[in-house]
Amino acid sequence: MQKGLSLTLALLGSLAAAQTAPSLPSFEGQIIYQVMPDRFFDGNKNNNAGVDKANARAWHGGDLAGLTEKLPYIGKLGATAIWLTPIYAQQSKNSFDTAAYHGYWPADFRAVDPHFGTLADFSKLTGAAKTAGMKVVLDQVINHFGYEAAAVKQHPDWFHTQAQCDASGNKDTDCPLSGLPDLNQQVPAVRDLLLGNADFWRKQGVDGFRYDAIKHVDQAFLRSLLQKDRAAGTWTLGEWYDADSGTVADWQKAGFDSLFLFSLQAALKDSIMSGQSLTHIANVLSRQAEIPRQGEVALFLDNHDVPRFAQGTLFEDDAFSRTRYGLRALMTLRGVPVIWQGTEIALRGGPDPDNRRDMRFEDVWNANEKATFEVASNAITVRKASPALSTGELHLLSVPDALADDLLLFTRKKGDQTVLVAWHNGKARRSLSIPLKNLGLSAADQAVTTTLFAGQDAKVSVRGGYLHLSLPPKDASAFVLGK
Ligand SMILES: [Ca+2]
Ligand SMILES: [Ca+2]
Repeated sequence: MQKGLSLTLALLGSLAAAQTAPSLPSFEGQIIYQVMPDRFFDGNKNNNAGVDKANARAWHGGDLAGLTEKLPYIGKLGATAIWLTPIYAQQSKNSFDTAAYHGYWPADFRAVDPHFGTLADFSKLTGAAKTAGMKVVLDQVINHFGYEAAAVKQHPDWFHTQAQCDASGNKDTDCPLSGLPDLNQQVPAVRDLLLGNADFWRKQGVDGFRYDAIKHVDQAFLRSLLQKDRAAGTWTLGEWYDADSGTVADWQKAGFDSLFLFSLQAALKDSIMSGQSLTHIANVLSRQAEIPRQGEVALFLDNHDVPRFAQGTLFEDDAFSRTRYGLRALMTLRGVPVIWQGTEIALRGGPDPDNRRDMRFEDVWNANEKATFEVASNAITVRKASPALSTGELHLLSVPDALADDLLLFTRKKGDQTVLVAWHNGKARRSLSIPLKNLGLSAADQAVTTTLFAGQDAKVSVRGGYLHLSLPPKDASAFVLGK
């Protein structure tokens, strides 16, 4: 009896502990590859109704079968998760001379668009991803239906009216986004529909949801949605266009595991691709302490809604070399890197739809594309092999003002591993010696140590109270520091 009682008490104790410290869904240590299925790979010619590859606003034939076929390619790059833009059944008509190939004009949230395949194809994809050890993140639209969706006429009471929009104190949430029929999440049927959609897709075996346009969604509804996701162990990634560290912090506190840090993406483009000062990056990183779960924050060079990273320079050779710099830099940061299909080969393209050109695979790559992929896969390998780069804390070092435009230094630290990261924006190779005390770095003397990245000529040493650096132009490098 005594034994039974103590066992019960022990059980109650561990239950209480579990309740006070719930383990939150986490993607820390993952690397996500973003796919827009229509523009990725065509694995089934039988579902190509209306396909016109010469028209950037038409369907191009990519599908779930094609994505499943190309999972080994994504595995070769080193990504550990995929995020698919929406695959729901879409409005069949065009709007603004554009087909719903992108997936953001849903007509039925619980069916797969025939262009993408079937629910059985989705099940094959999640099964193959699981076998390959990859997680699956699915895009979820919770703000609107497509312009031409039948629901708009069938259920007018589900949508905000013009009068509601006009009278609203929060036009962001209660007025249409790009004129799209705007769901009123305070209507019980809408709430049930959207909460049910999450359950439906969860049952199909997804590990996470990327929620579209959260700035435009009723906040009370979002909180209840997030509560359900968290209880089910589903990782949540919110898209608040232009989010800075403060917005990411606010929404992590409200229940999102992650948001995209758009302010960092803008800084990466300005500093690395367009050659502006690295202080843009330092300014964003200096706010990291505001963010409760820094390791979950989604980091990216570009996505399907902004011009391609490689588009930020006029010159094609710079586009390749600076994309390699950007990919290495991205893999040194704290958070969850997200690579948009084609960025690993420096695909170019201006605003939508030019930023959604068809993916190019190995059989058609030129030498520059091949070299860029190799840098990307090596940088990912280096990150995954290093506990400090994968999940370690980030400490920004105080670079002297005179150097701050061209030099960014920080450490990543996990357990007993410390990695020193150096980004160098100068146009020529540079050797520097900086007093450790000015940097706020304590490090033991160490002999010349070479970079972790393959094919890169970068070195550091520590001697006489100085950090000595020898850095190639326009590149990011990483070094294991001795104890
Ligand atoms: Ca197809
Ligand atoms: Ca809305």
